[in-house]
Amino acid sequence: MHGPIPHALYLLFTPSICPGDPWARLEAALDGGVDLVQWRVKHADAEAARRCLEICSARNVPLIVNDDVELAAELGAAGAHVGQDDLDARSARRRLGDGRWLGVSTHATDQVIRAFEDGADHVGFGPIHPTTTKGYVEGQPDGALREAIAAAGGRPVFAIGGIRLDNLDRVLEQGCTRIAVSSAILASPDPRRAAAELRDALARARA
Ligand code: 3NM
Repeated sequence: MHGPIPHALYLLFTPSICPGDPWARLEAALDGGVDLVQWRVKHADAEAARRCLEICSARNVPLIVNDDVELAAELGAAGAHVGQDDLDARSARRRLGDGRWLGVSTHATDQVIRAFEDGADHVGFGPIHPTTTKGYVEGQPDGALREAIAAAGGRPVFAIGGIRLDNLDRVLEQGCTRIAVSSAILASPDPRRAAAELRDALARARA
């Protein structure tokens, strides 16, 4: 089994939202201090996924594959991630085995509880803010993230959805120092710096 999930700045690597060369943006984000990467593409592309894994592995950063549990196992990735409309978490855990991480997207406290019961070892909870990356027009109400963290009982919860440096306080205020972000890093003029600033802000909040 992989060890505990890093406590962490999690990059959702969504090549389609990258201005310019996505691979250069991924490398810059890794240089800036991302701790964990998710391969998040709409269409299966095993060759590109392998390239992503190579880039992450060269920097000792674990990779989690979105949606495609079989691809995660085939690549030897650190884990897989499923949403509420994808393969259910219990089946995903069965197919993935116990040796890899399983993350589940959640949007309500009861989904957090069920995800852990079904074999998740971490969850994303959101959207904290509206975000065009996934077409959410409304964020979670105040306090929802805090409640989700309480329901998780110490297991890892990543706040997700429209999080940037200038609105990070809403996450920190609710007792969360794990975030998953895509556009704040990938669509930034300087992805390396954006990652480093988020990482430093999380580290300060944990200190
Ligand atoms: N899942 P950005 S929000 C992939 O709420 C995803 O479950 C969400 O990208 C959820 O940081 C989201 O650009 C988009 O908003 C995250």
